Amino acid sequence: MTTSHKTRFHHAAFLPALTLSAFLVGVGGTAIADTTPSAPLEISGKQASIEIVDFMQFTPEELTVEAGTTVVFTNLDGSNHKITVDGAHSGRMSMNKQWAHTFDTAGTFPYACTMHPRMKGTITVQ
Ligand SMILES: [Cu+2]
Repeated sequence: MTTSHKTRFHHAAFLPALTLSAFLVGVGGTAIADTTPSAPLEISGKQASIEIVDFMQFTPEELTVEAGTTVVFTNLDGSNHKITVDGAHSGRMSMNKQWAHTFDTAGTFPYACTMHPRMKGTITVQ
């Protein structure tokens, strides 16, 4: 399996959201899910998307893209999820959050949610 990959978008775009989450957890000692949409991802080149919907369902589970495609994951589910694919990790994604990973090399890339073992799929890069 190849491990060669590159993430082109800027991780810095996520820092404000993380900071906000930390702030909300601090208020009154009660965790409040931050469900404000992610800032728009800066993506150049081909894009594809996978959404999490209907209580822990990746849609589509099987996705085929061309090399160089950035796959954007969007959590439209009420549950939090943590996606892992190609050695990259999304961190915890609450509702309406997005995370993207660019696949530069052909191959078969299983992906999964580390919080929910039955959530998994495969991205095929041609
Ligand atoms: Cu999950």
